Amino acid sequence: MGKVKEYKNFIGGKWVGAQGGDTFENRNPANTSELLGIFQKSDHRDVNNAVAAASEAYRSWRLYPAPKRAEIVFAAARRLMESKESFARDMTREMGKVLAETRGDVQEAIDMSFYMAGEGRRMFGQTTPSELPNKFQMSLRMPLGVGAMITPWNFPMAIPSWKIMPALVCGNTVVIKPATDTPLSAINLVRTLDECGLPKGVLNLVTGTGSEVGTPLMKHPDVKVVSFTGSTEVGRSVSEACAPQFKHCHLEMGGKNVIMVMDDARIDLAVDGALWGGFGTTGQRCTASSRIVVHQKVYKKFLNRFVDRARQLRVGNGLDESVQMGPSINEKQLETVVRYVDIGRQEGAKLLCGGHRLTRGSYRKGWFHEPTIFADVNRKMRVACEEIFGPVVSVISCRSLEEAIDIGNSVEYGLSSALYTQDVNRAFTAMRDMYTGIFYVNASTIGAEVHLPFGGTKNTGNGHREAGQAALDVFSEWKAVYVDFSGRLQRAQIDNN
Ligand code: UN1
Repeated sequence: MGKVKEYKNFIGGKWVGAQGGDTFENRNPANTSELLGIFQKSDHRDVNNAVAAASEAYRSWRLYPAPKRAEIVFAAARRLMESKESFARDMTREMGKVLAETRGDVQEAIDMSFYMAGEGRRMFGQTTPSELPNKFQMSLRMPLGVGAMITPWNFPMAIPSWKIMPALVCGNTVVIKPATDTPLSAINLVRTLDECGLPKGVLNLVTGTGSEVGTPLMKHPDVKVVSFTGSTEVGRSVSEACAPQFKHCHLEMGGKNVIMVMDDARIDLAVDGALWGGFGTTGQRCTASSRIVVHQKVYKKFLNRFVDRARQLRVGNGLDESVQMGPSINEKQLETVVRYVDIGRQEGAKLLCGGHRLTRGSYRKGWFHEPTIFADVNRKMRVACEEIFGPVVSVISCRSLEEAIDIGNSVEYGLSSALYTQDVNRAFTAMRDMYTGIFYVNASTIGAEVHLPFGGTKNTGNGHREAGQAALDVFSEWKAVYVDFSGRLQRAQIDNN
C-alpha cells in the first residue's frame, strides 16, 4: 500500500494543518484494515481562524451579485457530474453504503446545486401596493453572515450540499464541520467549489470532533446561523447553545418513520417499499422505514413475503455491485443495533429474521449485521418507539386505517410516513392526518427530492425545513422596504382613513 494521504482543513482559501498538530484516521467500515486517509483533529483555534476568514470574506461576498454567486454553484454542479463516479467510490469506502446509493448521494448534491444555482436569479420577494398614495413597498432577502454547518455521516455529500448551496447563493459565508466518520466526501465537495472559483474565505472546512470543533463553532459570537443534522440529543444542545444570542438555528434530527399497509394495498409493492426503506443505507437514514404497520387481513401475507425477501438480501462491501446492504458506520453504531435487538427480544417481540452480527470470512473486518425483522411488535415497545439507525424493522398489526394513523403518530418523531392503498379516500385521509413533514402514497418513506421542503415535526425538527424554497428561509432574513415618493409626511394607519 502506498503512503496514506493526509487531508487538511480549508481556511481562507488554503489547505492548512490543525494548529495543535493532531490528526485522526478515516477507515472503511466494511474493512477496517483499509485506511482512507489522515485528517486534521482540529480545535477552537482552527475554528477561530475559519470564522475570522469567513467574517472577512462576508464583507465582499454579500455584495457579489446573487446570479454571479449562483454561477459558481452551477459550475460546481457540472464538475460534480464529472467526478460523480470517483466521489461515489470514495464515499462507499468511507461510509459503507452501496455504490448505487453513494452515486445517488452525489447526484443529490448535483441536483441541489443546480436547483440553488437557479435561485440566484430568483430569490423572489414580494411587492405589494401601499395603503397610501405615492408609496412603494417590497420585501427582499438579506444574508445573515457566517453560517456554521454541522453535518452527519449518513449523507456525507448530499447533506453538506443542502446547507452550503443555499447559504452561499443567499450571500452568506460558511464554516462546515463534517462528521468525523466521513470527512473525505465533504472535502471532495469543498474542493470542487474551490476549483470553480469561489473567492477565498467564502467556504471553510474544519475537521474534528463535536466537542472540540462543533461546540466552539456553534458558540462563536461571529456565527449568525447554525444548521445541524444529527441526533435529537445533540440537536437539543445546539439549540441551547444558540439561544443566548438568538442565533438562527436549523435542526434536522431523528425519525421513527412508519409505512402503513392497508388490506387493499398491492402487497408486492409494499414489500418492495419496506425492504428499500428498512434496509436501504443499512437503515441509517433519518427517513428509514423502521416501523411497518400492516392491516390484520394482510398481515401474514405481507410478513411472509417481507421476511423471505429480507433473508435474500446480499450484505457486504458496497464496492461490490452485487451487494445490496453495507455495514453499520462504526463499532458504536453496530453496538447500538445489537443492543436494540436484545431489547426487542426481551420485550417479547418475535424475531423472524436476522438478529445477529456477521463476523465470519469477509465480514470479519467490518461492522456488519443481518437484516433483522421483529414481528408482533406492540406499539409501546422500545423497538417501536426509539430510533435505532440500523437494519432493524418492527412490524405491527392494525385493524383499520384510523388505528394505523394513531400508531403512526404515536412516536416522539415526525419526519416521514407512507401509506400503501388503492383507495383514494384513504390516501387523502392519511395525507391530512399524519403529523409528519413528509408523506408518501404507494412509495417508501425514503427518497425525498431536493426541490420540496425536507424536515419534520415534534422531536425531528424545530420548525424549519431545508431543501426547496424553504432552505432560503433558513439562510436569509426578510427586509421590508418602504419608499415614499409623495414628498410629504404620510402616516400609515392614520392618514389613510
Ligand atoms: C437523511 O436520512 O438524513 O429522503 C436524509 C431521503 C434522502 C435524504 C435522507 N433523500 O431518504
